[in-house]
Amino acid sequence: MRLDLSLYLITDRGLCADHGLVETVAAAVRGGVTIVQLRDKHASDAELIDQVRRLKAALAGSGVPLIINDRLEVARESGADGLHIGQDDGDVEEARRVLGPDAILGLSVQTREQLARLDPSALDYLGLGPVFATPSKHDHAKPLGFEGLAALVAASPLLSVAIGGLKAEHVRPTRDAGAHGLAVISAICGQPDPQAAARAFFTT
Ligand code: TZP
Ligand code: MG
Repeated sequence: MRLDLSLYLITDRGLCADHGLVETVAAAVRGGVTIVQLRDKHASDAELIDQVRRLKAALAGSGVPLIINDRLEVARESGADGLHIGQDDGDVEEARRVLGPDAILGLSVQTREQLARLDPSALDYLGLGPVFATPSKHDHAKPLGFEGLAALVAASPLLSVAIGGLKAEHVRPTRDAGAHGLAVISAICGQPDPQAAARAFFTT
């Protein structure tokens, strides 16, 4: 599947509850979301695999890939299109070996030191952030701001998507910082109209 990081939706079980996970994602994709990550720290493997099945059915024909947060076994077994891992979520090379050459593989990076250490050869993209402090992730690292983001992007050997407190009004500064896209939870999940919320990223 084509990797387009322009608008990267990350799901949140609580925030997606109003419209339901699948309907939130489907609406967001109608609004222009280009890639989706299923993120649920507490769901069982079986629950996640069932969600992947339903999400893949909703995404069929859209060309929008579905990525799994953290859970290598779920990514492998579910037929998802890839995996996104954090700095403490295991080994990039191992994930590539398990998922094969066609899977989309992303890694979260918060600092220049992490960038300097990484081997980009097994990865497709980096998630850089947080740009701003956000209640959507309780243990997030120190916010970078757009200057910090620009410094990380400049040192990044891969495509990158910025994350953390980003809203439609931040498309311009994020692009100016050099990132290829914006990853968001709360700007779309939990919004009264997720389709319109996604569309706002292309029209604001
Ligand atoms: N990683 C860094 S910040 C964050 C994650 C998963 C949460 C982003 O959520 P929001 O609501 O778009 O700030
Ligand atoms: Mg993680």
